[in-house]
Amino acid sequence: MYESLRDYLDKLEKEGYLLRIKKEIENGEEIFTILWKLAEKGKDDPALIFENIKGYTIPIVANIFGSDSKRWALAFGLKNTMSIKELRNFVISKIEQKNEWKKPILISSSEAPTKEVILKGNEIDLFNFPILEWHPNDNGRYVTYGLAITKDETYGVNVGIYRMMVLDRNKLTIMCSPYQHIGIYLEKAKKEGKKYLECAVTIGNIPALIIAGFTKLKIRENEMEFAAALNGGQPVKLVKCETVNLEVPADSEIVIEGRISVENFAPEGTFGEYMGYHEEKMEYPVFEISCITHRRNPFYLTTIVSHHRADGEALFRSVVQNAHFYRELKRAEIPGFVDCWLPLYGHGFVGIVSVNKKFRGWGRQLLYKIFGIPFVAATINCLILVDDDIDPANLDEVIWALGTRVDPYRDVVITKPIAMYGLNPAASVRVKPPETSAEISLISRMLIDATLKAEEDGLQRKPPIPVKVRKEMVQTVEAKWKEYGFVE
Ligand SMILES: Cc1cc2nc3c(=O)[nH]c(=O)nc-3n(C[C@H](O)[C@H](O)[C@H](O)COP(=O)(O)O)c2cc1C
Ligand SMILES: [Mn+2]
Repeated sequence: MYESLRDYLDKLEKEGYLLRIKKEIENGEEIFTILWKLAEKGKDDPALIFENIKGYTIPIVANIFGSDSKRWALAFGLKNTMSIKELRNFVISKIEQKNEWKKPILISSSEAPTKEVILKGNEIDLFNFPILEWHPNDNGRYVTYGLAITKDETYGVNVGIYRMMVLDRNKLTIMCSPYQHIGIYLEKAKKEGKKYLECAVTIGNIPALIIAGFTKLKIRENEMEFAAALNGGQPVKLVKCETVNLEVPADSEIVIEGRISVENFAPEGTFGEYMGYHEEKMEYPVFEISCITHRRNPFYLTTIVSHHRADGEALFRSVVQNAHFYRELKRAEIPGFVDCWLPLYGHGFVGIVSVNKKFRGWGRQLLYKIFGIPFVAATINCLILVDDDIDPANLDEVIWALGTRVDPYRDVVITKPIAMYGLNPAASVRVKPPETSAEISLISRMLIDATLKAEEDGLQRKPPIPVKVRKEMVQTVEAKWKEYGFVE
């Protein structure tokens, strides 16, 4: 399987999925706009290497996953095209097959390409790297595809992707939200009387490691071990850091080592976030850099986070969130649960669940049960329940259910405002409880029972019967298909 980001890019090039752009690129907004246009097209989008960035010698790599279903399989070293559901199910199977997880292997510095250049003290200068302002209203330069590696005595090693804004040539802010593992590690370090949390950020790695970096695992689970399962069972090769007690992937294009302060915060934002909006300025911990190592001619890997249209690969990434959603619902043992989906355009705020109702009149009951799952209560504004003849990932079918199975007064529950996850553009209020380091939103929720109703739901007429083909007749017709004169 893949040894490095370069190895993966070579594979993409061989398969016709890589475009090298030689024309000089003016700034980050130009890259954002190219990716927006590409995602608007919506298919066959190649990975991109911008070889000529004005003012920089280091090229930028973007769109490494894209929206092409054949390319998704390549990320896992598979040959066939993968549908979006197959992609989700593949990720779920690799999370659950723990025997495929492998402990990383430690190799020596002399063998590690990421140690080809080592910069310390005055040699450290983030402005030599093409970390740009991507969206027109961004208030700073953002690292978007950095994998932050941290360690805790109780929980072990963690890898996660969290946004970072450049403050200075050797300082960044890092978004350590308290509900993410890095935030939990930081708060724990503070409680233990430590002044900082050591951190190493790697940029430019094998697809498996990047995917592991945005997959929500349990806090004691090590994303590096999971990455091996996604990379054909090949363990990740690590090398010791220069200035912190951490190990980083030996194949990294760029590694930033340093310390996240438990007490120094700096204003950061706004930044065009994944919901498709810029939110207010916030305060995040300062990450002071003690060393940068990189390959001799490194690539700088970036992604545009801000919008489903900003980057084709947003679709690929949403699948990992869907794997998490599915596993949470499965674990909650909702009676009759069949399938679920978080549509890309809902940005995690709209959830659709299909069920096989064991009893007539149970739709509303199930809605409340699902809403009681912490992940759902923390993130979803609008929860839609459908019958199992509807595929929740097929939005045309979902709209059909909304149009034909919902009497709004009878079937929609609207709650009072309830606390939830902070980055919610629709919320009327954002507040910061004094005991947490992050803000929360207050927003009401809408629960829609879009299943077919019966008398038990208050229906005062006979339930309508959906039009369907009969299985036996489908088989008969299929057997005669060519005789009718159809080719396929
Ligand atoms: C491109 C990209 C950027 C992300 N930026 C952030 C971020 O700024 N803050 C955050 O809390 N999560 C961010 N995430 C989501 C986390 O990476 C994801 O929830 C991951 O599971 C966190 O790791 P953890 O579970 O070990 O904390 C981002 C994901 C991607 C793909
Ligand atoms: Mn984690």
